[in-house]
Amino acid sequence: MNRRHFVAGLAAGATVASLPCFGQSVKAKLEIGAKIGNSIPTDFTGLSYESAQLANPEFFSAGNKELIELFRGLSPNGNLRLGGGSSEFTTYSDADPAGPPPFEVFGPDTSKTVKHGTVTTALALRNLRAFLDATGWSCLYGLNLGQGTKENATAEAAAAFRILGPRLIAFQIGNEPDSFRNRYRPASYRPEDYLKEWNTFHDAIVAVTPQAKFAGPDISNKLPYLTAFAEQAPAHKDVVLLTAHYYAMGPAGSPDATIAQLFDPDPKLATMHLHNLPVIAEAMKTAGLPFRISEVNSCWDGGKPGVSDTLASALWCADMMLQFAALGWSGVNLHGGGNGFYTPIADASSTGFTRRPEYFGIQFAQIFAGAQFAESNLSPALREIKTYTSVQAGRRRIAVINQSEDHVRLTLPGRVNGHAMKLSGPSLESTAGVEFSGVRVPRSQEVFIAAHTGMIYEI
Ligand code: BDP
Repeated sequence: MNRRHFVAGLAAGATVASLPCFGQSVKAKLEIGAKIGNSIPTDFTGLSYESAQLANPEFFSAGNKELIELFRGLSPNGNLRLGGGSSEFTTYSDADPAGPPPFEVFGPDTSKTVKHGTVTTALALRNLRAFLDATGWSCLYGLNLGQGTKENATAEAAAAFRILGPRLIAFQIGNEPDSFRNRYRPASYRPEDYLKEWNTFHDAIVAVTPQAKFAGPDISNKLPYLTAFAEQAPAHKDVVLLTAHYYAMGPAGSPDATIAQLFDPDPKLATMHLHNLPVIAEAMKTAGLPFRISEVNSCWDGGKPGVSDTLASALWCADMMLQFAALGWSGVNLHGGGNGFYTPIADASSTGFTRRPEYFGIQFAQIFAGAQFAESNLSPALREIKTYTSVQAGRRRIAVINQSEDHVRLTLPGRVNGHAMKLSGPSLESTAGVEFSGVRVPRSQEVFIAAHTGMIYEI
């Protein structure tokens, strides 16, 4: 894998060259080392939707054939996370819905669209189970800690556990509890207060559903909450996964939230500072658990038009997924829903379902599911050219994500086999016409990667 390259790139002031002027082509060489890195779990790919989506029981249902196909087009066994800001406004009821959902039938664009509390019903859970069975996907299920009661969470967990069966990986108690301060809790709220509440909910849930499993802490960005959660995890055999969120930049209204920023995130704008990687590695070690980015996207506050819905977001997404997989993290859940700017699958009453550019970025990274990274070195190191190498069943795959405006002529350590996969679009800002498809390429050792294009080769 190119972990060395990645980590070197993260280090402040790393000496990586910038590409020369616009439209030129630059030459580079890629070498594959002997070191084998982390493997990418087969369920690495995931999506994340607002809990409020369940207020429309027809959305995640066996009848929504188009959505089932779109999920299957991403992964034969991905992970669907339900949660987000709206999860702190939901309640559960065993009764069937009393009326239509409080938003248009396709679902909320962002958590901020959900102005009123929504109700999740047993019918929504039964439909969700059928949807998960049809897609082959599993589920991470968020419960309302911010504004909910432990009695309601216990009833919801019991129903979800019974109905979702083996499709349910774990419950998460609370969405971004590290942001509860001054919102649902006083300014004095600390990780220890959260753990106390978490334990109260946890104990009430397992008293009724003793086989329930848990993931957490599903934080926004404050790593002390992750550390505290990881430290108490060994005492709970039913905690199976550590989780946190990542947004490359935000808020969407900031003039600094640009494509250039997305490709080279300023740690001050990203919700999680990637130079805090050792804290995450330490938490994984302490807890002895895998770590998943249970909610991720380009720009928080609903995404940025002209950035989050363009080819740029696809190139960012492909690179982000492979970066996180190379670090040994167990998966990512791209957040979306409705017709929001950053959603990979858009759904509007006027157009029906459409695949947004990011959808193709996910497909790009998904090619590597189940593979193992191999060490690779790009010389010269170029900040805007991301490379990843994997080995699987004797085959070596090379991903090159060219985020620069220059073409690249790259010499590989072997001849390519005549086929490649290509992620491209009319222009970096294009919101339509983005594709991920197979192409024929010359069987040579030197390959050509056009500006703003991702390629996957096999040698
Ligand atoms: C996160 C919430 C999610 C929001 C997202 C955003 O969990 O529900 O939609 O922010 O701001 O904090 O886009």
